[in-house]
Amino acid sequence: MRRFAYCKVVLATSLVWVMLDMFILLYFSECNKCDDKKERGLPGRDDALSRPRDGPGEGGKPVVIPKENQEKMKEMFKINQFNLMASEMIALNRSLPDVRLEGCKNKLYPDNLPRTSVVIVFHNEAWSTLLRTVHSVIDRSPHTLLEEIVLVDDASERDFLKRPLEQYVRRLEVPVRVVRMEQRSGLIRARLKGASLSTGQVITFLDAHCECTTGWLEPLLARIKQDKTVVCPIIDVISDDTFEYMAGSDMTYGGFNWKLNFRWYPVPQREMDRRKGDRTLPVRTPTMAGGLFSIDRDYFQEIGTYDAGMDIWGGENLEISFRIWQCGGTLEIVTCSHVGHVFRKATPYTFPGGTGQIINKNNRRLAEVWMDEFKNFFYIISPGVTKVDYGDITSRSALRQKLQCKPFSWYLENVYPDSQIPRHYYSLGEVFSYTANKEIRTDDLCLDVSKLNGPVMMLKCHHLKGNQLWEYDPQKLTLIHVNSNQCLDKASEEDSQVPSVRDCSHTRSQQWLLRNVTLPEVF
Ligand code: UD2
Ligand code: MN
Repeated sequence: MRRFAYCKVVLATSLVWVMLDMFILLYFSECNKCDDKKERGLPGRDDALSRPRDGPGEGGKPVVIPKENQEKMKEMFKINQFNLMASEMIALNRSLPDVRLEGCKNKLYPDNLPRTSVVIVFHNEAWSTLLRTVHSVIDRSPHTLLEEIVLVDDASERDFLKRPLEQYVRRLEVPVRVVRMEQRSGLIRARLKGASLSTGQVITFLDAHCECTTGWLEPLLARIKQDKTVVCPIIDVISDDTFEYMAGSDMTYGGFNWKLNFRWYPVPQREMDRRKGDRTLPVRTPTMAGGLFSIDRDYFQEIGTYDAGMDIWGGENLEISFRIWQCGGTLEIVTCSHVGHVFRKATPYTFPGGTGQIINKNNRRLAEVWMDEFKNFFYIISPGVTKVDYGDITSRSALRQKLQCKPFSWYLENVYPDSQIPRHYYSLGEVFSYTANKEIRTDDLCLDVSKLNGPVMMLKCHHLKGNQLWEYDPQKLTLIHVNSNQCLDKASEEDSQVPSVRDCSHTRSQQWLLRNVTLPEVF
């Protein structure tokens, strides 16, 4: 291994502006929050359960707000960061389309499936979305399989979620318990409380703005009975603007990027092949979105529930995903099960302590415990994150030890070979990695040349080598673009500040120090 003492990747400084722009954009779009604490005095209108079958939103249709109400609609939108006015117009038991694949509709499941508790945590949720979640569970689950619904109130500040909620759920035909956190604890600890107070053999977690569709539960429970797998439904999209119900795809699965954001990616060919092309069979997924899944109660205990050191929101979804896979389990999307969820563009509630702080802390906890040296990909792309205090992780590391979980490299190799994180790399610098495929890469972007003597650009990696193939010469310190045989050249002060490729001249502006370079002998 070669190590450079003054290991700064000069390349990084020259190109950093490209990334900076992206950070700024992403940071502000993800952290946009709204403190509107206005109360809506409701428990729904009395007719909310008996609206006509051609009423607003029936059949999952979009709700259109008349022109004269648009101003009011915009005001109300801020309360929950979705179209609350539309939601309130829709019946709490509206009808939905059957979006399942044909092959799912007549599948038969065993009679003696395990019973589930449904745990729903919420903080300042709207009445209509919360109760529509509850009604959809009750109306579309066989009651023999439904032990109870547990609603965990994470210290909401809205009166209608106190006594009115308790009174309302008392008259429902399935036992519904309302449990309160004493103080704002975040969704992770709220779920832990709900799980510990519930009694079903299976625990099913849902967000508080979901709608379950026909036949959603049986395939989840059947899969757990068969194999103790952790299972997620396909998450359909309920529009935050119109509450239209839109089927999610069975052709996407869960992944993540260098920033440890959960992302959807296409199901790769190897997973289609493994299922012999049968799209009604469960998809093995590297990660779960986080909010909607079922798990056997004993298995949840056995693999260490959640990391209770995580606050408010974020990180727990990747943490449990890595843990399941690395510690010998399986995580799947059961494509015959569909549940809708209102995806929002911004978060409606506060993050005590600051959004960035909290998410970074949670992400650091999961990176430190589960990702081994690959945590550096996260640290490199998240400036300042290593300064965030992540608290004590001894008990989580001990859990990993006790369960004899496999290394993260095993996970990348066997579960997520199409990951944005390269399994093999020669160098990891301030911003970029030099991968074993000889790409200069950050996240899913690769250094790309489209013009001789021209500026280089960061474009989506295509893995075809071609114009994204670079040879590093550790003696001459040059990065040669193989196709053009030109050298990567630092931007000069006068021109555009973008590095370009130029004829190799062996000048200082074409020398690049890669950090911690480990190159094979043949190189
Ligand atoms: C996604 C998940 C969510 C969770 C999150 C990462 C889906 C559909 N949603 O974000 O479940 O895994 O990623 O952490 O997969 N809540 C509390 N206390 C809080 C904050 C939130 O109880 O302090 C509740 C909230 O009311 C909601 C649930 O937690 O019912 C999830 O929060 P979200 O809807 O804001 O998260 P989402 O869907 O953006
Ligand atoms: Mn949600």
